[in-house]
Amino acid sequence: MIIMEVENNIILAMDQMNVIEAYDLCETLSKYINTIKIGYPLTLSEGLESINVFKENFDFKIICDYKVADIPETNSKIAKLTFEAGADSLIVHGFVGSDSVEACINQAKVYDKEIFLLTEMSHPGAKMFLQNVADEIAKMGVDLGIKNYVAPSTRIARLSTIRNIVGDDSFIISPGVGTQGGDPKETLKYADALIIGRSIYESKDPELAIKEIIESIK
Ligand code: 3DU
Repeated sequence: MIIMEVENNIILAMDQMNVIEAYDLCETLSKYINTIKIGYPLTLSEGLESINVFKENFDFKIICDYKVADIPETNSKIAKLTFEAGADSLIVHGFVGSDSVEACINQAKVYDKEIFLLTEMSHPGAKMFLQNVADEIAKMGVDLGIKNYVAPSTRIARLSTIRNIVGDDSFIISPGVGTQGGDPKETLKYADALIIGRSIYESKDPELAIKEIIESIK
């Protein structure tokens, strides 16, 4: 699996629900970033084809955050469609078990793409169920040979534990910085890149917002 080079260690989470707005933001920020994350808000509003708008016009790496969590056969179809639409990588839930995750790994191999394994989520509700099994999910990822992970910036101790499990040669991307309360610099002690959405795209001046974050992590 290829480890990504994420410019400025920032992955822009594009959760707008309008492709023109998302496009305009990318024009403003393209000199600071080379990787964006597209999830359900944009895809369900504008269609799977909208991935290509960003691929072709900006040459960004695209991570599709579809948190894939189904039976292997369905996971396989979701992964195939996502990679065919132009995604470079796909975020997959781990709690569904190794067969479901392997179905996505197999499709990634067919298209020479990557998957990210989601271990623990960053929101408060993740403590109810997911946190209890997150270490096991990360260990399963290691057993499956996965090198790319998602882990929370809102709970640094948990992020650190997950880093210990997956090892220094794995690539961790971490959501929850800014609006959800995570600190960019602290997070980068354990993660390789930050996933940041609202604190950039909801800012009155997104360019200033990203410049300040970049300054703060130097
Ligand atoms: O909170 P923000 O607006 O910076 O966005 C964070 C993004 O990362 C958003 O797309 C959300 O769906 C995603 N995400 C998490 O926030 C937490 C996770 O555990 C996994 C993904």
